[in-house]
Amino acid sequence: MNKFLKTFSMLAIIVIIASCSKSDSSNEVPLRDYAEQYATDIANIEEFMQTHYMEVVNNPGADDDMDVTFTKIPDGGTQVSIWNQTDYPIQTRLVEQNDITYKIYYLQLREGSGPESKSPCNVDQVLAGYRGEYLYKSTVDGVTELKGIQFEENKNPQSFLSLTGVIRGWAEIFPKFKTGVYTENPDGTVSYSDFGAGVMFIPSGLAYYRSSQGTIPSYSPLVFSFKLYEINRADQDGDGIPSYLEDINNDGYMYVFDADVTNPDDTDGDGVPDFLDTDDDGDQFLTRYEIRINVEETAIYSFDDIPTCGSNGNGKKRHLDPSCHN
Ligand SMILES: [Ca+2]
Ligand SMILES: [Ca+2]
Ligand SMILES: [Ca+2]
Ligand SMILES: [Ca+2]
Repeated sequence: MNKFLKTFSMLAIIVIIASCSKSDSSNEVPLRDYAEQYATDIANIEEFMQTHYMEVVNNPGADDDMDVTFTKIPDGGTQVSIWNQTDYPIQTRLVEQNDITYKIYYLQLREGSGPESKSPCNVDQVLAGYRGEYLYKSTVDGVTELKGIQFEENKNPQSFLSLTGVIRGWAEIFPKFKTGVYTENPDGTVSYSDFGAGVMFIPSGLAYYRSSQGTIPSYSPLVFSFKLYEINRADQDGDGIPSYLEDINNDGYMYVFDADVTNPDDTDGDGVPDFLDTDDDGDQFLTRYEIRINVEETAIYSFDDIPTCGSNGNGKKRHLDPSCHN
C-alpha cells in the first residue's frame, strides 16, 4: 500500500470510530428553546413558592442553626406559603444569559455579620453548607403534582468551591451574603456562627439546563438552602491584586462581556476586564510591577497604599493610570 492510501485508510478508520462514538454517546436530550424552558421553569418555581411553606430552625450557635425545610401546604392547611410569608421578604436578581433576562428569587434568612464579616465577589471561592432540591412535576392518575426532591446535602463542607466553577445561580446569589464569626475550638474543630444564610430558586438555564447531573434530570429548576461559612479571595490574573479589588464599579460582580458591550470593570477598554488583565491600564507595564514599592524588589504595596501619580495624574492608583508607572 502506498503512503497516501495508508494515510487515507487510517483517516477513514478514525472518522468511522469518531462517528460511532458520537452516536453511542448521544443520550443527551435535545436542546430546548431557552425562552420556552424559562417560561416553564419560572412558572414552576412560582407555583412551588405558592403551594409550599417553609420552616426555619433558627437556633443560633447550634449545628442546625438556620436549617430550612419546605413542605406542601395540605388541603385546607393554614400554613402561610413561601410566596406570602413576610418574615423573609422575597428578593429577586435579574441575570442576562442566552438572550434572556432570568429572574432568580432568593430569601435572606440572615445576611451574616461579625467583625470580619465579608462578601465574596462572583469570582471568589466559598465554603458553604447547603441542601439542594430539584423541582419535579409529574402526573399520576390525572393528578399533576409539583415536588421538591432532595438530591444533595452537605452540612460540613470541607472544601472551597470557586464561584466560577459552579452553576451560574450560585455566583449570582452568594455575593448578596456575608460570612459570620469563625471560632477555633480547643479540639481543633471549627465553629461558625452569625453566618449568612439563605434560599435561592434557580431556573434551569442558570443551573445544569439540558445535562442531567447525578440524580437531577435535565431541565430542572433547583432550590438551594445554604449557609456561607467562609470565603477565599481569588486573583484570577495573578497580578498581585485580589480580583474583588479589581471590581471598578464596586458592585460585587465581574463579567466578561461581548466586545460590543462596555464593561464597567475594564480600565483600559481592551475587552479584557481588570480581573483577567495583567496590564490593567494598557501602558505596557504589568500591574504586578507597577504595584512594587521598589522596582528592584518584589515587595508590593498593600492595595490601599498603591500610590497615584500625584498632580500629574487622574487621581487613580498608578496601575490604573497609563500616565505613570513604577
Ligand atoms: Ca463590577
Ligand atoms: Ca483591560
Ligand atoms: Ca488585573
Ligand atoms: Ca500597566
